[in-house]
Amino acid sequence: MSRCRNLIFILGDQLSLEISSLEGADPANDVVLMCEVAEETTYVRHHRKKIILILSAMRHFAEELSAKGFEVRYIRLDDDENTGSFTGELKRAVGSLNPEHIVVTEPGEWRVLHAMQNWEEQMGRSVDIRTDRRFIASHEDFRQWAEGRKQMTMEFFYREMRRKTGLLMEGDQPVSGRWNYDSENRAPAKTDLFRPRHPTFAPDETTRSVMELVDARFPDHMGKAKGFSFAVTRKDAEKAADAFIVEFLPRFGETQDAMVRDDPNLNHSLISFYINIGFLDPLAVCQAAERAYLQGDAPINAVEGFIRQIIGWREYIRGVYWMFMPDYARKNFLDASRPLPDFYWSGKTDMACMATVIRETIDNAYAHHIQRLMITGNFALLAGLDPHAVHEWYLEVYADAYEWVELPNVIGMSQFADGGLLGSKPYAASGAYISRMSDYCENCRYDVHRKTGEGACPFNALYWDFLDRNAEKLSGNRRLAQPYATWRRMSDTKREDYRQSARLFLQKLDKGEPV
Ligand code: FAD
Ligand code: DLZ
Ligand code: SF4
Repeated sequence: MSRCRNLIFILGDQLSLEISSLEGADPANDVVLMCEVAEETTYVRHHRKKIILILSAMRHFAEELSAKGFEVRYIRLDDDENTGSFTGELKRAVGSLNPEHIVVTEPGEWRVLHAMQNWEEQMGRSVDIRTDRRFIASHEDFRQWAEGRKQMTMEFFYREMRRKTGLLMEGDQPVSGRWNYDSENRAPAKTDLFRPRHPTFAPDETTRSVMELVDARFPDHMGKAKGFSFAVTRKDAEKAADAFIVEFLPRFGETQDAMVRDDPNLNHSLISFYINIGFLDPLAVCQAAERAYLQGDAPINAVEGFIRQIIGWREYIRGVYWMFMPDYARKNFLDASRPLPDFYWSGKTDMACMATVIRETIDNAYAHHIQRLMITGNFALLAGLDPHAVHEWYLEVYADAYEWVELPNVIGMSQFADGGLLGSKPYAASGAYISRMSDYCENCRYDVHRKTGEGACPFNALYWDFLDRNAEKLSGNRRLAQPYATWRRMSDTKREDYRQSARLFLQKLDKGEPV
């Protein structure tokens, strides 16, 4: 049997020609393995548009590698011999190609890394698990930064990343004298008929055949193939990023925290799918944003805000994931245990904010940050939903969701299930916040101004009940001193009204009655 030198295994979220597993690769002697496997498509029931994005992007990337002269062993989901798992497919490839070595870039999930660490023994040859160099901070960089700190404040990590990349820096200081413009990015927004539309990409033949496959094979997964319009090639993803920089970045800051009915995208970039899958280099995107600022095409609050999300939050979240897994996934500081209500899958609820965000999620496999954090996440937190179930929901429904980025955002930032390791206080808010930052309440059966009783916005009573229920664990938090002081100043009758309203609502929820 002829023998290949290296078998290079590329996973579905490693679709970059610069991926470390391809460094030094030789098309004449090495073979690339890519496989669509049942285990990855079903370990949670991913949204159909997410599966289509990944499989179609994988098929297009395999073509790009073939055009570069690589032999690609590409296994399709419906191939007869498909064993359904990464390990099974690697074993089969090793059996037929008899490589000297196996080369792979470290995965984005602890679960997969754990499997990989057994491959050397299982495959009977060396397995070179290489560092994923698509990030600015290595695991070691993050650990060094985090160790010995009382509080792992993102802002200080972010400043290190600014210094390391030189983005928006003048020597050792931030351009224009300030590190952070968050306070200027908190305005509400209105429907803007003149807002440009985000680019969409018509499915080609490859994508259409994946759409058929996915609709037929995953009927019980969220969403539909119809309407799929993500970029599935690097070139198209770059077009999406370019369009963002020109059309949307200048107003990114001013609408960053806003939510508007019938405008699910506002001025967000819609590029997380492409960065996470490997089509876009995060640093290059930030450099393009910085150029827009330096050329006077976008204001500092927008550009700084955008760059912070990527070199700050995104890198920080990844650091937290790898530092605290596998225990992090089971954190439940507030002992929350309520199952997810059915409307998280159907969008059928009278709460207009929840219905809007969930329906948009079902249609698009996308919701922007504030929708994820302050609507679906906030409700889950206030209602005491089981954080692990909440985590699985987010991992299923968003096209950009991979555990390394989704889990800390859910367990830490959104559900405070890590007890404040990632954020200094829970992102809990009553209806007043939602009413201020969105136009959802105008269209709701509930009255956001009513605090308790029939027809009152459920977020109002749930908010106070959340603080009351968790007082033992949260009342000592300095950042919650003000709401707890307000709670204590209320009359006994008022407090009991809130408790009673929340109790009635949660009872309905538990019985599966419409809310
Ligand atoms: P923009 O608003 O345009 O932001 C620009 C980029 O910044 C994003 O593309 C993304 O790469 C990065 N970014 C912004 N915020 C974060 C953050 N908190 N963590 C990591 N990167 C960030 N992001 C994911 O990529 N995958 C997830 O599974 C995911 N799950 C989330 C779950 C919850 C509960 C919350 C609150 C946030 C989650 N995020 C996740 C972060 C953020 O909501 C998305 O990155 C963002 O909405 C993607 O849309 P966009 O590209 O239009 O982002
Ligand atoms: C998410 C996903 C899905 C749905 N399907 C595949 C697949 O068939 N083949 C593949 O290589 N990768 C897939 N992925 C992405 C993997 O789950 C991801 O690479 C690991 O979870 C590590 O982040
Ligand atoms: Fe949501 Fe309450 Fe506003 Fe209705 S009134 S949209 S439930 S915040």
